[in-house]
Amino acid sequence: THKFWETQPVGQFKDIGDTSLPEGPIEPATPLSEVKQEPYNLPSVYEWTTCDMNSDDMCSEVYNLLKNNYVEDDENMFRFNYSKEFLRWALRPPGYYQSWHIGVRAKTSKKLVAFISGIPARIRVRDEVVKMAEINFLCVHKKLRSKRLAPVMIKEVTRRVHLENIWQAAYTAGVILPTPITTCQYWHRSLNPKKLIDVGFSRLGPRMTMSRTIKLYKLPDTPVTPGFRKMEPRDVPAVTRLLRTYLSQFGVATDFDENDVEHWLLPREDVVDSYLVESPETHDVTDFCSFYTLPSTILGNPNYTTLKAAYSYYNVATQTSFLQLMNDALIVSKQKGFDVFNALDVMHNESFLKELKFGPGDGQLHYYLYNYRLKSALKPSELGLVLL
Ligand code: NHW
Ligand code: EN5
Repeated sequence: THKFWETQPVGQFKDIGDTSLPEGPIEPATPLSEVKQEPYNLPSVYEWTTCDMNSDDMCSEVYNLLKNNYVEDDENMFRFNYSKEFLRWALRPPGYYQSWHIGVRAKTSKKLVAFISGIPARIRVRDEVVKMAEINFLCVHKKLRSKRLAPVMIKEVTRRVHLENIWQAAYTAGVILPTPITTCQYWHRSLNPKKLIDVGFSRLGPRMTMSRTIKLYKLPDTPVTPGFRKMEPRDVPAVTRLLRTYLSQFGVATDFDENDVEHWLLPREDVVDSYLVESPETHDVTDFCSFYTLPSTILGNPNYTTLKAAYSYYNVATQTSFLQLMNDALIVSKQKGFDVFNALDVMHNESFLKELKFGPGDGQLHYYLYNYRLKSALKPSELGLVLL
């Protein structure tokens, strides 16, 4: 049972398969004057704070909270370690609201003990583009867990989103909540198999030696596709057209305009990498691939502290085979020093995962919408949305 989630406008488990329920908003928007004007009450020893991610000090506080308390794998061997520059990028897209970067402090020490964030996004569901908030980085300090702080934080971010006249949200989680629009599988491609095995991220397969394993995952030193190069500012219009056309086929997808592409896809060192294929004959941009940098702290290993992971972001192939395009993405990520390349089985990713020697991980990622019902769940391959 879900004492909190049962009270929220989300698809409920009991309603799964009920085809009489309409697709669309679960509750209507209300006049802004009816939105609660004051913040929700926290237990009296805590206070709300708005986090100014432009401030180095604030950004460091959020960074440190997450570095020590954010998501771990099921065996607590690795913890996500989003960099400060990554957090700045993730939280300040076009049109962002500082009021959606919400912290909780202990009143006496002023220590930051919890965080939740939203950013604005346009997400298309079937034929409708809906203004939504993407909610991410919900985190409560390890020592303050199971005190029902998370529901208060979720209600407070909801209130602040409503104040901007936005009534829907999208979010992902590794845990099952009422109710996923789809459930995706994580896949992993070893780039540095020796280190991955040494730190317990992967295991030596049966009847495999270390040297056979290293040989299995070897990659060329340079990309093979003629015209493969880093994306530049002048490519924004062409990449936007390519992406919009590609994403139009998915049931739920991001609605990117040129401003979004400039923010989300222009390369930023150690944050996001984007490559494209420019036809040597016509100079058209025909193919595109991208990945973001999200290291994990390796917990309690004497020899290594950080796992360098690249995560597949948005990819479009029209002239190059998806296989060759993503193999080139693996080649450049290996050259950049990543240990592993991760991907979800969203969009057309299934078409390259097995052949490029990705293996399924032990983690899943569930996708959710707030205050928007779908008639039925999607397949991961019908989803055109990647959250960070
Ligand atoms: S998913 C990553 C979430 N963060 C972590 O896993 C970090 C490590 N864990 C923690 O910090 C990406 C705590 O365990 C957290 C829960 C804070 C997760 N999403 O305070 P209580 C995101 O950031 C429910 C939603 O006692 P706690 C997405 C749980 O089911 N709900 O637990 C965030 C229960 O409710 P129930 C979650 O362990 C999306 C209640 O919280 C959840 O001390 C947020 C228990 O609260 C999760 N990941 O703190 C929703 N994990 O009904 C946005 C647990 O079952 C919705 N719960 O009794 C949209 C809002 C905007 C709408 C705008 C119109
Ligand atoms: C998203 N914005 O469990 C926020 N990761 O598989 C919430 N497993 O790395 C996201 N347990 O399988 C939360 N190695 C959900 C993700 C939480 C983190 C998580 C999983 C995803 C993961 C690794 C390590 C497991 C360590 C023990 C894993 C196997 C790799 C192997 C490589 C060779 C081919 C077969 C697979």
